[in-house]
Amino acid sequence: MTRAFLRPTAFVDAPFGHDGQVLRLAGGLVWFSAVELIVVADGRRIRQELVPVERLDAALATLGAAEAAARATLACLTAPRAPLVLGARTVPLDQPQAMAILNVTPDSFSDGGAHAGDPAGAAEAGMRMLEAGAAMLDIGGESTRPGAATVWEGDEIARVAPVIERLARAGAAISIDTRKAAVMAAALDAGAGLVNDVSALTYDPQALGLVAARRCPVVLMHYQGAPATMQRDPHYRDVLIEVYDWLAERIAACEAAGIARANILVDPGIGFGKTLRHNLALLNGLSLFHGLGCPIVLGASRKRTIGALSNEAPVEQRLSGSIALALAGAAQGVQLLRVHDAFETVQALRVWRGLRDEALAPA
Ligand code: YH5
Repeated sequence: MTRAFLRPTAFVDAPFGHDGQVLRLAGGLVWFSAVELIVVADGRRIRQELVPVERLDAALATLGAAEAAARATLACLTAPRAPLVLGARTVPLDQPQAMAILNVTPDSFSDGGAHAGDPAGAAEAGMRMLEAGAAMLDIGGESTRPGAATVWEGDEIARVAPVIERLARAGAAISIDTRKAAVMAAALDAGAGLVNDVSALTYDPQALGLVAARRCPVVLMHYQGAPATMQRDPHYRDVLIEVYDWLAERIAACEAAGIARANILVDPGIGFGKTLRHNLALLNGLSLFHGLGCPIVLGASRKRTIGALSNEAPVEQRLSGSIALALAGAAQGVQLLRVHDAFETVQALRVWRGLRDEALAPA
């Protein structure tokens, strides 16, 4: 079977004067003037060419049996993404937003477990990130670091629920970062409005039904392997295509379970069962994932990829690299950036946004 993949590229600032030559990416702030057309047969790329937007229709007409699906993918690339609804809060996705990480684990290796056992202090840290301009907080009580012990769900709930309750009372938009249905349920009851699951609802057999019943948005993140062993020897024939197909299957499983497509977000899962080269291929190819028709979430903040590219900088010295990757994501139309450093990332995104706005302002 041959399948066509469309990766938007050759981005331009504004559509003015380029009728028929540019398309707007997912209703956001970037326009693309070409598509990398990738044709895959039996898992191998058999054709790969850069097609200018004005010649796209003719190129799609050469695809035979793959044409109809490719046209549907093109429609997904340009369709505006609906705002996220988290309970009473709405997060527009026509511009990149920051999802600020709030870990309440005793052993987080990205932030040293600063808030374990101190719900008031954790909530205070969350409030500061919201004041900095984060659109939502992603609260997690389980470490998914390689080799980390699994946390009993009762302990995980005891860590996150008091923090969520405080922040929800203050009006925050809250995401719960967990793989366990019981934690999702308790967090949603405490005032969270979105589920962020690094297993894409595969870890807990109850999770799919729970998210469907609660009708909340969910982030489906790609991973390969189990957290304890995923970095041992990750393998892909074509990481970009395989992660895309895996996410498409998870979207289908969610829809079959009754989750509305408008409530699904996708994430390539930087660092989850990937080598440096895999992570870089995903980062360079991010715009491909718009073809899934869902908002894209990117979590690269403070990750090893940054250390690997900058002389093994330790985790506390990865801020600039984190911002570089957040902006690389924004430039490819990523809607949600999962970050530790809310103030610094929001400032970078605001400056990026100011440049985009000026390019769109009438002369
Ligand atoms: C993600 O990408 N990641 S937990 C290692 C680090 C720094 C940070 C020190 N949850 C994601 O943040 N959820 C995590 O090096 C996530 N996307 C989504 N949606 C890992 C993490 C980290 C790991």
